[in-house]
This record gives sequence, C-alpha cells and structure tokens, in this order.
Amino acid sequence: MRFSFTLDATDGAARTGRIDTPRGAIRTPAFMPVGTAATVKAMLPEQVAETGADILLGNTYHLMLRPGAERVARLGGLHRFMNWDRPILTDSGGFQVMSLADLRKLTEEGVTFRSHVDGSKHVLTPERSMEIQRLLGSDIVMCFDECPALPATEERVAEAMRLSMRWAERSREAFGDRPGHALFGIQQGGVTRALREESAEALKSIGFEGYAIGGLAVGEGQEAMFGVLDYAPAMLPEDRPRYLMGVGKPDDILGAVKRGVDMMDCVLPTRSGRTGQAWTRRGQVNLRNARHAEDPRPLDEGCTCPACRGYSRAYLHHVVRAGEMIAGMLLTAHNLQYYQDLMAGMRGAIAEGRFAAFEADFHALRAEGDI
Ligand code: PRF
Ligand code: ZN
Repeated sequence: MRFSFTLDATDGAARTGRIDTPRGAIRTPAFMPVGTAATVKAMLPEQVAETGADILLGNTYHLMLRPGAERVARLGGLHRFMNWDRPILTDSGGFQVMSLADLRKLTEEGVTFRSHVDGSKHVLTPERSMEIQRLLGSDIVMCFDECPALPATEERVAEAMRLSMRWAERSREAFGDRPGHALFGIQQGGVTRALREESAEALKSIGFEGYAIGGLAVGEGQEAMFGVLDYAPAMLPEDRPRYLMGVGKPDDILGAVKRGVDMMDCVLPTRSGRTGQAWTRRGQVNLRNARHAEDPRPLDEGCTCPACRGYSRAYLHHVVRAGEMIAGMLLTAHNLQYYQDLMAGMRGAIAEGRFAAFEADFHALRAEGDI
C-alpha cells in the first residue's frame, strides 16, 4: 500500500480527510502527540492510542544522540523499539539543533554541533538526516531545513529560506523512492508574504507527498501567525496534506484548522501536564491552585479520560502538590484526550458544514471560564 491523502469535505478553508499509510490511517485534521525520546512522556503507547491519536512525532536530533539511529535500526526500528505500531512522523533535526545544541556552526553543507547530552561532536546534513529517518523507520520524513531564531532581519529570514530550499532539493534526492513512506517539504519565509510565495514555488517544483509550514510559532504572536495562515496554506497544493509545525494552544489549533491546516504537533499537552496544568473545554486550569483542595468534582464532567473517570480535583491537587508521578500521568492523559476530542469535534463539524458554529461554541464555553 502506498501513501495517499483523500479530502472528504471542506467548510470555508477548513478541510477534513484522511492520510492512508501501510501502518494505518491518519484522520485529518490530526494532532500528533510528541514522543521526542521514543516515549510520549508519562504515557504507555496503548494509552496514547486510547486517546484517539493516529500518529506520533519523533525527533531525529534526540534519537541520533541517544540511543543512536543505527542502534534503533538494529533493534528493529523505532516502532518496534517503543512499542507503537501506528504511523510515526519524524522531524529532521535542524530546528532542534538550533534550539538545544551547543557550539553550532552552519554552512552550505549542513550543521556541526555539540550534543546537549554529553558534549560529543556531530554533523547533520540533508543526506545524514534522510539516512537517520530511514534507519528509524519513520513513515513521514521531514526535509532538513533551517528555521532562523527571532528576532531576525528580513534579509536573514530570506537567506535561511533559500538555504532551506537548496536543502529541500538535496533531501528529495537523498530520500529516493520509498513506496509507503512520505517526504514532506517545509515552507519557510517568516512573516513576509513574498518569501512564503517564493518558498512555496520552490517546494512545488521539487514535488513532495506533503507540505509543512515552518518558521511560525517562534515568538511572532498569534495575530501575526494567523496573518500568515490567512494566505500560506493556499500557496500549497490542495491535494496534499498541510502540516503546521510546533502549534500550539487549543485556540491556535482551531484558528489554524479554520485556515486550511491538516496536521499539527506540540509539546504543550504533555509538557504542561507534568507541571500541574490542565486544558479543558473551559480553558486552562492550574491544579496547584488552593481552590481545588477540597473539590470532589472531576476535572471535566464531559471527559472520558482516566483522570476524569476515577479521580476528584482534590486528589489531582494533592498529587500535584506532593510531586507524585501519578500527577504527570493523569494530567498528560487528560490533556491528550482533550486535544484529541477537540480534533474529533472539528473533523465532525467540517464534515457537517458547521465549523463556524463549532468555533462560536468553543469560544463561548472558554469565555465562561472554569466554574
Ligand atoms: N522546522 C522544523 N521543525 C520545526 C519547525 C520548523 O520551522 C518549527 C517552527 N514552529 C517547529 N518545529 N524542521
Ligand atoms: Zn479528562
């Protein structure tokens, strides 16, 4: 079976459909939980599947440093290694090198850097990134790109985008022909429309199975991000999935889907779950807050997750305050369930042509707040 994308319905710019892969279908719009180090932190893979996730994100950068891509390959690939048999998308490493590694040096060839784990020296190029993602057995491979850190001049953003387009061509060449696996291009160009257009044209002339929008959610703010999303998705082929990298809060996700994005990933539901933060239909809830100390109600009456089925707010407050491991486990499970329920809600609303009403309800309930 090959990789394919089918659009089922649209409502305004919003789309719903499915990506078919040999490892299973991905219902879109899709949210991908982040499994950076071959684990979605605090969750068993079967629990992640239980929330409704069809696909996980893994990271080239972390896995090449520890335990190493060749080792994962000898152990049967990332799916077998981490006991997750559904699709996996891997990011290509460049973005993580720029935010995590030490002593980085960027050239036309690629990036040299020192590991944030043990200080060892490494090189990443488009060719090596494609090799690592092949060794991991990734289903959706991302091109090697450069996302400039903010603040950046337009000149610097243009330079990074043009380098990323040359690397996209090398990524395509090195990826080769791998039926059932997909390579996604990554659009760069910051918040400048002409640069986004130039990037989209370069990617389309190379040709990819899917197209990502990179270089957003890096500190420009929601208004500027939505400003770019008002035109950027339409620059990419209509018949291919569009993936907005590293987004975001629930309202960012809804706004991105409204503008034509099909896939997203973010550490927010997992990371904030480990610091006592919950996301619900009524907004963000901090379980550390004393107001929960004797509250016998569940976090969210309407949620089917293990935290909401079996425990009170008072219990969640207690285990968060006590620093117990179960706090991170329960809140991560809840947050991932909330995110997947939000995606399922949007898919249903788009299919039935009532996305605007869904959006109005989403904002109305959040405006009431957590009561
Ligand atoms: N490029 C890659 N990974 C990413 C980004 C990018 O621009 C972003 C930006 N939000 C997150 N992850 N390769
Ligand atoms: Zn819940």
